[in-house]
Amino acid sequence: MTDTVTDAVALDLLGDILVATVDNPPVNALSHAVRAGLVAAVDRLENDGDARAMVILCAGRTFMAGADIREFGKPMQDPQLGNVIDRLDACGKPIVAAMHGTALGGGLEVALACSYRMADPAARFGLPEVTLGLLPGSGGIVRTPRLIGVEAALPMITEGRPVSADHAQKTGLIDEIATGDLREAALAFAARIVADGAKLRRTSDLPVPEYDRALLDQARTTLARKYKGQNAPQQAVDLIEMASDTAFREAAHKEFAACKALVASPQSKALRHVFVAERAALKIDGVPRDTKPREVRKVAVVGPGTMGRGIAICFLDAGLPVVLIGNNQDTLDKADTVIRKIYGGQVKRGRMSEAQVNDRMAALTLTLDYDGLDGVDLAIEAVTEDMDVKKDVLSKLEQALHDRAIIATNTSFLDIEALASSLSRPENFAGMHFFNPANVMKLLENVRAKATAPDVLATMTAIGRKLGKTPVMVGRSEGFVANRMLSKRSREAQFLLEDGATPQQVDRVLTGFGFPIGPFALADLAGMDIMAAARQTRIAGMTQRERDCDIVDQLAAAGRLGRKTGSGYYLYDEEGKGHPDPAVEELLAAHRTKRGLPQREITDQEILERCLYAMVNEGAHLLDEGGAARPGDIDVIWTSGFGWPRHLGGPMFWADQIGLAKIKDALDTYCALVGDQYFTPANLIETRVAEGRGFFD
Ligand code: T1G
Repeated sequence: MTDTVTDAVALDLLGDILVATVDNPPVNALSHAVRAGLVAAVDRLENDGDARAMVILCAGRTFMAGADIREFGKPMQDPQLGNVIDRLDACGKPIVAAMHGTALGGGLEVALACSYRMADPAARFGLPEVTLGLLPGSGGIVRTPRLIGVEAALPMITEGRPVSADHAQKTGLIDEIATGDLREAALAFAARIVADGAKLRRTSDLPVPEYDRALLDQARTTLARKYKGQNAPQQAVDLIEMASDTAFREAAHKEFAACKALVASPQSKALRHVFVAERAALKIDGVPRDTKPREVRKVAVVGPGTMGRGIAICFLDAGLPVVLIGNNQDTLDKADTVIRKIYGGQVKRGRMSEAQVNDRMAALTLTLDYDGLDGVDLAIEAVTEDMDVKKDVLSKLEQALHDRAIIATNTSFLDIEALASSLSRPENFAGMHFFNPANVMKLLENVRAKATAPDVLATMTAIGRKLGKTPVMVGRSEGFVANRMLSKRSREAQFLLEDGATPQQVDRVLTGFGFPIGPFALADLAGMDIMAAARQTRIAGMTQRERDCDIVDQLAAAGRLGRKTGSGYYLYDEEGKGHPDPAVEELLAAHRTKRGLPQREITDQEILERCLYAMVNEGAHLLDEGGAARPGDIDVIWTSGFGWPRHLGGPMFWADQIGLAKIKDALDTYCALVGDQYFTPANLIETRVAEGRGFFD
């Protein structure tokens, strides 16, 4: 007879085994009802003479996936998770955790406090707290090394890396991998334990096995590079070291205190914001959540250039056959060579086998015409950024494809509605804006047009996730979101050179903020010829000062193309290290004189504010125009695609932490200093400041 102890936990006594089933959709997060239910289950186990052991398992798609992050920052109702863990650990009868799906964070900590652990073969286990700027705070740090040793525990705890059931069994994190039905296997496992005397196995009684202490400093160094500026990974190493030198109970208290302190930290609030924003971004306005995406079995890509090749690889890597269409055999031959070369590199790095490469290449068809497109459900054009050329390609695609096929453009800045006007079925049309290199960059800006059908929008999001990307739906605007905001940061970086800053000062300020590379080092990487050509495509829409600020053109004209010629904004030595170049200082001085611009001392703060507040303001303009649906979407775009430090939450979250009133005051200052056309506050900022609100409240 089932005894529902809370609305999230039910108990059944099957023979002498008590089964506690947790049911708290969607991921069995450890909400108050789950925590209270687990305590009630342990009470029942200890007080019921007929019960010799207990199995804890979960309904739905996964074992408990961690503490309920929606409860963070609010008063936590008793029992706290730590109390639940202590009750499990102290229980006088053996408990088996039977896991499937993803046993994560507090969910795995529950299992670690049980005497035995078993899992479905496809189950995965992790302590992702550090990705939220937290730490395992309920035994993950003090128990995991006791079970699997410090070396195996380090990447799980300090990077949040999940492990498979096989790995978990090999290292001792779990005891058995279930064959067949997990519930049946767990009951049988518990019965065997009872038959063998119902022995307890408290992880807390185990010592931390000896390990090479050098591992800790190696971890500190690696983590400082991989997670630059993030506190939690470093603290995780310190706590692992503490836990290996401290008695269990005292160590557990220290672990809990450290995690609790981090919950209130700005970095954790930012990382939790991004986590929630990434999921919110998948919900598309006007598209009901149960909208069924269209089936995509085969993809066509038109344009075998850099972007087209990268896009083709994305779909091949996702297991979809691709038809790559070119307008001459040479470009197709080159595409074949380059794609094979890219895959060859993956084989060299041990990420792919030759057989996998052969399978991918067998799924790629190169063709000069639009004939072999039967069975294609999605076609993406990635041809030159010319309206007429694109319209012609889109029209040819529409004639060649079945009438439910989706047609997408990879345009970076052409008007999506103008492109849609070339189609007789615009409901099947949208934008899929990939970023170069398309097979590497996580961000995918899906662009909705007025006529785009809801199930097409749902398909774009589903496809983006199938490609392993971070898809964000954006609206019609020039340059969409990422490039448009980046162009404002680039503009200010250039203007700052005119006003007296140096390339190295601007790059230092922005990399010091947390960007992986500064705008000028990036330009040297991309190539000044590329930058000059890109500038020409935008010159018509520029202001007079932007047109006059032609430093890029001057460098290109002087043959200073960047790394590839040994000099650009910087001078490169034999090791490829860039150094400030007096010749660039002279060029800038001459430019300022010619432009009649006085050189002045530029503070780091001015550089940071002009570059980043210009971005924030542009994000607000995009929200005003409908170019972005939510401020959180903008944060997802910048933290997943363009290197905004994830632990700072994204430009809009970061602006709220500073306060929009302060930002507006700075914008007003820069209106006077640089010009109204560059820094006039967006309406949304004016409105929110007047209301005493931020972007998110
Ligand atoms: N709490 C509350 N809701 C959660 C949640 C959580 N921990 N995890 C996911 N959700 C919601 C999510 O918002 C979405 O909601 C839905 O579930 C599906 O999620 C003390 C302190 C489990 C691998 O970090 O990694 O334990 O949008 O879209 O892609 O030591 O969710 O449908 O309304 O991501 O299949 C540690 C975080 C917490 C796990 C599933 N745990 N979650 O991925 O679905 S801290 C985590 C995930 C902690 C203790 C510490 C993933 C997933 P909605 P989804 P998915």
